[in-house]
Amino acid sequence: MDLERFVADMPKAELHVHLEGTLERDLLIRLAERNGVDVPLPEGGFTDLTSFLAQYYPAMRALVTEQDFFDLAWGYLERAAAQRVRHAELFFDPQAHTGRGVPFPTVVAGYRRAIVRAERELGVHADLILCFLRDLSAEHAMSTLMEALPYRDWIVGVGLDSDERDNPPQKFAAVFARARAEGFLLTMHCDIDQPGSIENIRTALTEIEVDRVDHGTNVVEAPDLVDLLRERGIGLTCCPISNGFVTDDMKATEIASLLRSGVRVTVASDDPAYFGGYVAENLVALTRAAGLTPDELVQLQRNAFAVSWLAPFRRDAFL
Ligand code: ES4
Ligand code: ZN
Repeated sequence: MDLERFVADMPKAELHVHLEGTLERDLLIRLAERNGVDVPLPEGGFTDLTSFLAQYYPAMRALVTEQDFFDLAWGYLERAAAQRVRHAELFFDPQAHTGRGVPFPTVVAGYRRAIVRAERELGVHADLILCFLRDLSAEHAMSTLMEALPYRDWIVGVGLDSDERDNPPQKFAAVFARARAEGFLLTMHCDIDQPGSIENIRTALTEIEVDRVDHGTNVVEAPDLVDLLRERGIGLTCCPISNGFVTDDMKATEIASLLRSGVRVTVASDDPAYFGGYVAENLVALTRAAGLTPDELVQLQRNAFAVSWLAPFRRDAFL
């Protein structure tokens, strides 16, 4: 079997990609020049989450105008279309922009314009997921949620990202409860090998009652939580190439084991401009490392559509 060809041909859903993590170097340089801002170029060489985030946030200073946010999302959606992605759920970090004086409406309007155009011109459907930065306060997250309410038709759910250390899920319990009451679906990062990882996954599932978990691969260490994921049909959005940078291990064995035990595992790209692989490259890397069969590769995509937040009439067309 020609693995690359098989992966290229599969219709895909991508459920874990940070729009700010799709900022490729050439666009970064172009936007920095266009806006006359001095932006440090990412140098790579990340060995953990902290060293990655230290290059990730400063690069965002290149993003200033509505057109910049459009260009960023459009570039991603073009690359997604080229990889036969039919549906993408796009994380964005408004607080990384509002904290620098870029208004929330500027960010969301640029991203939304790209999504509307991509559906018409590229045949890619996409939705936005607003991520709160967990190293900022719960109050800041709550006020960001309030800013998002006028845009709720454009934002399907909320998530939680950035540095997990000392920022457990319960810090945001009230924010997530309010988001749920306002009609948003819920997910959160439970990053790989973070301190308190299992307890954070337990809290996310039993107290926050998230609809999905991002990464969450450490759950293999807690069989009762694996059972809970399976019973509830909760999806895990796993990002093997990203794992390789953040922990030096793609966690291919763990991802394959969860998939084979019937958890709705999906594969996605996280921050492809930084980690050097979009969804197809992630699927190929995982398949090589874990020895997945063609049927298992198809199951990963079935899972992605099944646990996506597409409206049922759209979702069921892919299943
Ligand atoms: C992230 Cl890999 C990772 N972990 C936590 N937060 C993030 N935001 C963007 N990429
Ligand atoms: Zn992520």
